[in-house]
Amino acid sequence: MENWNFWYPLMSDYNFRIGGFYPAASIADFNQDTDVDIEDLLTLAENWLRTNCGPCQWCELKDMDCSGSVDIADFAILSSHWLD
Ligand SMILES: [Ca+2]
Ligand SMILES: [Ca+2]
Repeated sequence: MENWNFWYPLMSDYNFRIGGFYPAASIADFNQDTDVDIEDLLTLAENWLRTNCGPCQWCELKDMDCSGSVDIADFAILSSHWLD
């Protein structure tokens, strides 16, 4: 059994996460307001048909399928998360 008389708290002792009901972030929630709605669709539209997105999810995170462009596949992903 440990002797707690000699316990001095360190910062690592407080490295825990406060539990709660936080909504899971959706990949299509571009403005991070916890839902996928018309505002997110509008930002996808602003990047519509962009190419050469570079590494995965560039083009301001609108290339959700990492294809290198913002197109119908990304719209399908957004649609699958609609109102999430
Ligand atoms: Ca949103
Ligand atoms: Ca894409």
